[in-house]
Amino acid sequence: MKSFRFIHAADLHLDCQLKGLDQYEGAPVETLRQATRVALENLIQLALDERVAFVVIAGDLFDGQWTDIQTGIWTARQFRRLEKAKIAVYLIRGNHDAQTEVPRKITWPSNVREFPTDSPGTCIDAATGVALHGQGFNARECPYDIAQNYPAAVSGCMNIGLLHTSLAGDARHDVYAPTTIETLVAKGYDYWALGHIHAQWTVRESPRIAYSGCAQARHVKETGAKGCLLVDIDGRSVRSEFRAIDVLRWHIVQIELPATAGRNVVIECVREKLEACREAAEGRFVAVRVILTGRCAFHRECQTAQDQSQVVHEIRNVANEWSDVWIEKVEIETCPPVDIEALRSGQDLFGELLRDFTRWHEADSTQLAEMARLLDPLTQKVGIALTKSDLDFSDPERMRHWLRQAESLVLALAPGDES
Ligand SMILES: [Mn+2]
Repeated sequence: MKSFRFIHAADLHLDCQLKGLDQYEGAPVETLRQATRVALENLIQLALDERVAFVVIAGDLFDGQWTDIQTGIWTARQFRRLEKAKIAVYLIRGNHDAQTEVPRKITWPSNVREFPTDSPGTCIDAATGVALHGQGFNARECPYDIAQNYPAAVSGCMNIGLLHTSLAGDARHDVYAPTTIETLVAKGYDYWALGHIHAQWTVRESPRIAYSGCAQARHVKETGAKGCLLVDIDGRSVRSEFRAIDVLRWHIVQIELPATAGRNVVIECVREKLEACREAAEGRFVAVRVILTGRCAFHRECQTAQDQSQVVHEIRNVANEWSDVWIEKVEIETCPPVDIEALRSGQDLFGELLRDFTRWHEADSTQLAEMARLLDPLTQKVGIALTKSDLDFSDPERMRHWLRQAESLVLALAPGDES
């Protein structure tokens, strides 16, 4: 068996609509709007530069219904660049671009093979003799383990499976073609190209089961480098390497301020961190959320809404030193400089409450879910004035964030210790 390489990508979400961006001060709206397309252009260029045999796309090439037929025409034009270089494209539909979600059709160039959505299909790649198996999503929800019905490996050749899945394997809760690692391994394939989870994740080394992650992050929940996997096949051996193809990168910068920090120190710390983000992004645009924490003197300089907005503007002003850095948001979660250990060991209500916070901060997702359940009646009571998403206790990250804020509010009531 000869050696060759291919690209495994997924979740490009082409032309996804970024809602509410215009509300953000100084948002790089055009860069963000174009980002998913530029990531696909980068993918095509990588395929040409690395002379890959083919490209597999494991679902969610599109973000949903095309608002404009140009989305399809533009994508077909990109694939034609690969057609000229005799590079095949194998793709399946995911939940976002399921048959019913993207009913509009475009005739793909001759190098593109789309797998069926009603049953698994198999393609033998003409150039390499590789057998590729796949089934796309018919509708947005797919609560069945579709991998179960994939054919067994074709003997005497390399086998690759394409699957869009949440992999959780619990059909009661999961509507994204749940399956298990055991089911995948049992097929006897050499490589499983998975899509749906937006972070790159090698689920298993041998046989290789991997998520490429998304090609371009779309919001602050998708931090860090995004791209695809460049996979080298030599006989039966599989090696893969992550390649970034994103154009804009999201960062969350949390700065724990030292006790003596005042406003000048804050600005210096922010500048330093932004510099580091820029370096890590290697010339790409960076969108940053800054979170200020720590027990510090600065907390007292930053009490009123006016003080806070002043700090936010100073931070935005620092970011403007570079044309490729944008501050999405600044969260101020600092605490007053008190002797928190002394307060925490106090035999009063205050000490007791602080000890509770310590326990809650260490709580795992299950414990937080239990706490969320206890808070549920509260949601019902105040729910009239708020939308459900404002009070979503089911997200452990938001719970942790609120607990930190709550502790900070409690500490703000503590008698100050200016030493
Ligand atoms: Mn998906």
